[in-house]
Amino acid sequence: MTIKQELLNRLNQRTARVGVVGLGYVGLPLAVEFAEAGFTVIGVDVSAPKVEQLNQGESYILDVPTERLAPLVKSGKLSASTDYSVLRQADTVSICVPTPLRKTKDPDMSYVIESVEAVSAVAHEGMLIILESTTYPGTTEEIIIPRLKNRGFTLGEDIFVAFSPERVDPSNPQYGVRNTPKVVGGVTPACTEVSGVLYRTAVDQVLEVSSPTAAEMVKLLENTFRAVNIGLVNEMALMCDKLGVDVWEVIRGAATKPFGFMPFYPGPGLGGHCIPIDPLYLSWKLKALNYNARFIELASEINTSMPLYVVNKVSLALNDDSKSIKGSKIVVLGVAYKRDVNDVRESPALDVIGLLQERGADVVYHDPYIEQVRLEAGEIMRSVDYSDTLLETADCVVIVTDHSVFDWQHVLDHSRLVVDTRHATYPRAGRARVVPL
Ligand code: SAJ
Repeated sequence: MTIKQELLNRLNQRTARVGVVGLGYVGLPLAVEFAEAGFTVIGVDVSAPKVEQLNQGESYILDVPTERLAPLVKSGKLSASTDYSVLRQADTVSICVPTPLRKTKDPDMSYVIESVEAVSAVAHEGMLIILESTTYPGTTEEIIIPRLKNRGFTLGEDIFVAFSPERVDPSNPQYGVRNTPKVVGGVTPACTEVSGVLYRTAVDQVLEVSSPTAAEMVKLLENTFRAVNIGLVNEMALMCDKLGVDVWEVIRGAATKPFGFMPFYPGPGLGGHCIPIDPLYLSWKLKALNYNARFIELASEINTSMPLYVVNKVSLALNDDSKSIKGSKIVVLGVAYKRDVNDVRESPALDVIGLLQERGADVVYHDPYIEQVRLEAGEIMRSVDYSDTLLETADCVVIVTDHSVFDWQHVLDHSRLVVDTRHATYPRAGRARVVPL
């Protein structure tokens, strides 16, 4: 029996031991899904507190309730360690570690390299290694394969390697691991086959593509599509402003087209740890190939200019009240990077607050999901309590994140001036003068 067949048998009989490296918002849901599919799952994370909490059956990820995690830990189906050597007994390893940007906007591959080196060191004959982290095309070929070849393995015969982009959308009530289709691309057809069999145990729909590079590009197309379309609609907002046209009305109109159109909405900028970052992994790689990814660069330029555009809107709005930003009391409502999440990574709100402060404004924020933020300049700012007085004493209220919990009528009835960057107060009217983005 070939090594591949032995692995396939273990996968089909659920006797394979499944490893997951990186137990965050991607790795933990994946580990739980594999454990519920019947595998014994071994998790590895560098965070001892996370490992300890998981081994006590306590979840630290909103999308994985403790009631779901605890029985798997209790039954021994799922356990975790900070020590990579536990993966010596794993038949498969899915690597789900962060791929952020450095301050220089270049990819920070340190987490991927560190985990791949650790996994390669404990890799054994018959192991399947899959990288899930969003990264530039060529990563699997350039970072994983050489390290395994150096250990004498033959890809597709005694070791199997694939890329399969993670598609976890935190706090998405509709889509989770099992019902979000998964793309897998193996280094050889045998690698694609075994990774497809593994993922079909945890995901209803698996699409096999011809290479890890194709699979890496699938993810980048998905998120570049969003970044570029958000950049387009932000530029539409700038153009509509020049034309004296309500961009939100224009989008409402365009969205009636039942085919060939997908609405995106203008906003104060592009936040989150995916959309602003993933396309820059692609443009970075293409620069090395002497190609300038113009759409990505232009979208990034427009999206990163939105915070300043918002601050200029505030300045003009205060000016109409014969006030300057300097010395004005400004309340920012919502600092999370998007509605109803408790994450401020890359949030444009931080840029808006910094720019207002640079112009001498007295800025406070209220966000029920975000207790405190660290601003670019290093200052720690805490969310102030929401109250009638907070609004009534503000020279301007700026809606940056339109959390569903906000009572927009109350905001309109107690504010004098509102700059609404999310069209959140539409179509209500109240005491406040509302300036749309
Ligand atoms: N944004 C706009 N206008 C829009 C849509 C988004 O300004 O029309 C802003 C948001 O306010 C936010 C940023 O863009 O600051 C990113 O928003 P997002 O809706 O893309 O949310 P993310 O960053 O959580 O993206 C994730 C991605 N999921 C994965 O990568 C697995 C993305 O592919 C999903 O499409 C997205 O969630 C989603 O649809 O929720």
